[in-house]
Amino acid sequence: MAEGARRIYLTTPIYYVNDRPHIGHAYTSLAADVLARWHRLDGHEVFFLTGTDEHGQKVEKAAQEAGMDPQAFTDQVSEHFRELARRMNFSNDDFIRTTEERHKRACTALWQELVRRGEIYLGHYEGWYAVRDEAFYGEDELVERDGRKYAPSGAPVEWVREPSYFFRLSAWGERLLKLYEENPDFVLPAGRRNEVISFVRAGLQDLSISRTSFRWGVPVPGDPGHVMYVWLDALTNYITAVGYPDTGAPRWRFWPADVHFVGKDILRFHAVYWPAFLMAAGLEPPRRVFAHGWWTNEGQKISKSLGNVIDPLALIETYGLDPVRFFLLREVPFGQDGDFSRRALIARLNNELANDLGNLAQRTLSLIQRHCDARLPERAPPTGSDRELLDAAAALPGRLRALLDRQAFHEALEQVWAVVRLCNAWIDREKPWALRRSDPARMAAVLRTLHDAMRVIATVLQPFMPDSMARMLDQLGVPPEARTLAALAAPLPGGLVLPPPAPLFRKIQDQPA
Ligand code: ME8
Repeated sequence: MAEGARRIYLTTPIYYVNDRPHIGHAYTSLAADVLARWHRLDGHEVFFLTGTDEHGQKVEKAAQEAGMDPQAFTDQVSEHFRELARRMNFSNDDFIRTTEERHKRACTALWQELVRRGEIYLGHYEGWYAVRDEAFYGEDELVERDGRKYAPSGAPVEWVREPSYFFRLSAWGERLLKLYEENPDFVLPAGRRNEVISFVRAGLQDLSISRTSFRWGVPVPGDPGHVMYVWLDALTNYITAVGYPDTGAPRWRFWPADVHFVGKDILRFHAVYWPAFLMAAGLEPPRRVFAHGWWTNEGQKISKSLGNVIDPLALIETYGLDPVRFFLLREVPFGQDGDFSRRALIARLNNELANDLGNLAQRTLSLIQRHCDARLPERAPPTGSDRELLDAAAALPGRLRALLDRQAFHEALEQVWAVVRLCNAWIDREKPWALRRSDPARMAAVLRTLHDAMRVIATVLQPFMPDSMARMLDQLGVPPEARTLAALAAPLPGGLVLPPPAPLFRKIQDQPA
C-alpha cells in the first residue's frame, strides 16, 4: 500500500429477500458506494460489502406465500438485489448471501466461540415477537390498537413460547457504555447516539438467540432442533465476508469495519447487540454505525399496502442514473428523514445539474473549441481574480475529505456547488467571449482558469456521479490515470487537444402528475 493509505471496510445492511428492492435499499447502498469510491479516489484500499439476508421466519413465510421452496425463492429474490447493484453502478467488492456455505461456517464458529466463553446458555423464551421486524419486544414497548398489540414499528406481534438459547447480553451493558464513551463517533448522527445510550443505561436483558418453531436458518451446533436467531446470523455476515473464522485470511486485515451504514430502524441491532456479540467472542467491535433517516413518498409513508413503493429502476429509466444518485444525497441531510418528490428531483436535475454544472462546462469548452483551436490554453501567471477561483477549487478535496469522514454527503455537495456557482459568477464577470478581440491572451487565461477549476469539480464529483463525471473528464481531456485526488497536483499540459463538448445532462421538461 502507498504511504498514508489506509484499509477501509464499508458495509450496507444485508436486505431481506422477502420482497423486491425499493428506494430505501438503493439509498443506503448508494451512500456506502459513494464513500467507497471516494476513499479509492483518495488512494485507500477499500472493501465494500453488500448482500442479502435470506434466513428467518419472514423469508420462510414469503417463500410459502409464493408457493416456492425457500432456497429457490431466495435465489430468485436475491438476484433482484444484485441487479439493483449493477443498475445503480454500485462498486461493491463482494455480495454476500447468508445461505452460502462460507456464512454457515462463520455463524457456527462464532456460536461455538461464544459457548466456549460461557456467553450462551439454554433456557426458555416466553414473550412477544414481531415476524416483520424479526424482533422480540417487551410488554411495555407495545402499543394497542383495536384490541390488538403491535410493535412500536407498527408490526403485528405474536406470543412465542419455546425453548431457546440465550446470549448473556445483560453482562455487557457497562462495556458497551464504555465503548460509546471512548468513541464519541461510534454512533452517528449524534442524536441517535443518545438514543442508544439511554437504551443501554435502562438495563439490558439477556437475548434469545435461537428458535425452534421453524426450520429456515442455520442449525445450532450440537442441537439441530434449534436454528439461530436471524439477527445473530445476519450480523455475522460482516465478519464472514472478511474470512471469519480464518483470522489469517487476507481480507481479515479489513476488520474492524469502518462504517456500517444502516437505516435508523435497525440501529439497535448494530450498535448494541452486534458489538456485544463481537466483544463477547473476543473480537474488535466496528468503528462506526451510521444510522440514516427514513424516506417518505410525496409526504406518505412508503408501504406495499399503500401501493406507493418507489422502484429505483423505474426512476433511473425516467431521469437517468446519475441525477437519481445526485438527488438522493443532495436533497436530504444524511441522517435526517426526507421526502421523495418528483418535482424536487426535476428541480435539482434542471437547475443544478443541467444549468449550473452542465452549462458551465458547455460554455467554457465551446469557447475553447472555437477560439483556442480546441487546444487547452497554457497556464498564465494568475491574477488576483484567478487566484480566488483557483483557491476555492483547490480547497475542495480537503474540505470533502473532512466532511465525508463524517458521512456529511449533502454538505460535501453543497461545498462543490458553492464552487460551481462561483465559476458561473466568474465567467459572467470576466466575459471571456468579449475578450476575443481586445485581449486574446487574457481570454485564454480566463478559459484555462475555468478549465482548472472544472477539473477539480469533476474529479471530486466522480464518486457521486461516476458515468457523467467520466464524460466530463473526457471532455476536459483528463487522461484516465490522472483522475485521482493525488493527480490534481499535476496540471494538464497546455496545447492538449480537447474533444468537442456535448451536453452532460438533459433537462426534463414535463411536469409531474
Ligand atoms: O432490516 N427509507 O433488511 P431490510 C430509508 N435484513 N431507508 C430504508 C427505507 C426507507 N423508507 N426502507 C428500507 C433488514 N430502508 C435486515 C438487515 S443487516 C445485518 C440485516 C433501508 O430489507 C434501510 O437501510 O428490511 C433499512 O435499515 C434497510 O433498508 C432495511 O432493509
